[in-house]
Amino acid sequence: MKDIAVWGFSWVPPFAQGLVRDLRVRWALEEAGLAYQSRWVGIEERNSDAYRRKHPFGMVPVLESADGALTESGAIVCAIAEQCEALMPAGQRLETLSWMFAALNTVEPPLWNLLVMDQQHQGEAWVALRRPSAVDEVKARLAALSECLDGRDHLLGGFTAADILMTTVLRFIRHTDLVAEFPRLDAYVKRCEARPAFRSALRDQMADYVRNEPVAA
Ligand SMILES: N[C@@H](CCC(=O)N[C@@H](CS)C(=O)NCC(=O)O)C(=O)O
Repeated sequence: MKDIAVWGFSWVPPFAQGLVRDLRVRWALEEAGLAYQSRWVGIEERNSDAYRRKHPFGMVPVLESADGALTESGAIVCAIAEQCEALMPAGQRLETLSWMFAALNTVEPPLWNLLVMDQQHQGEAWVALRRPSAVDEVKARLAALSECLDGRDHLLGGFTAADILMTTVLRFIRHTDLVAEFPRLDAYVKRCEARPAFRSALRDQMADYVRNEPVAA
């Protein structure tokens, strides 16, 4: 992979900073030692014809490289992992993929649902009715995940691409204490977030938001 550019939003409100899914891609690139450039689309420009030609749904991330363009954070992280033995060990390829899908398809939906409810619909009457069962759904996933991590530092033993996706998914509920209720999971997230590649990816994403901060009217 050469001449890599990663598209993210030029700026997002503070509650979303550090959660936007280009973070996963930046982190995987950092782990793989692949240099990249940041590219930005404004939230209001995401549905323009020009940007829709890059992403069919007007979303981020998009990764562009000499090999072409890719969308979907899971597919992008997978493509990067295929260039880096540590992120997708040859003998554990299918197991890694299976945990990557678990992060995105099994764990992310209930956590994302709670994030949207709490950050975008806060105070709306329906939230008071729906939230308790949404929290139960999250806790059920967290409890099962915590059991899977019993005796392991990472999902497959060593750190892989699956941990990049799972950690970024668990961050979606950082505004709650739910992960902290599961000490093994809490330690797992902290262990993954302590990696230098994560710190660099987060620092660079945040630096872009500072650079692109809208000027107050
Ligand atoms: N399944 C997609 C989801 C991408 C996604 O939801 N991106 C958010 C930012 S984290 C976005 O672009 N939202 C804008 C919108 O929903 O219009 C992926 O994993 O890449």
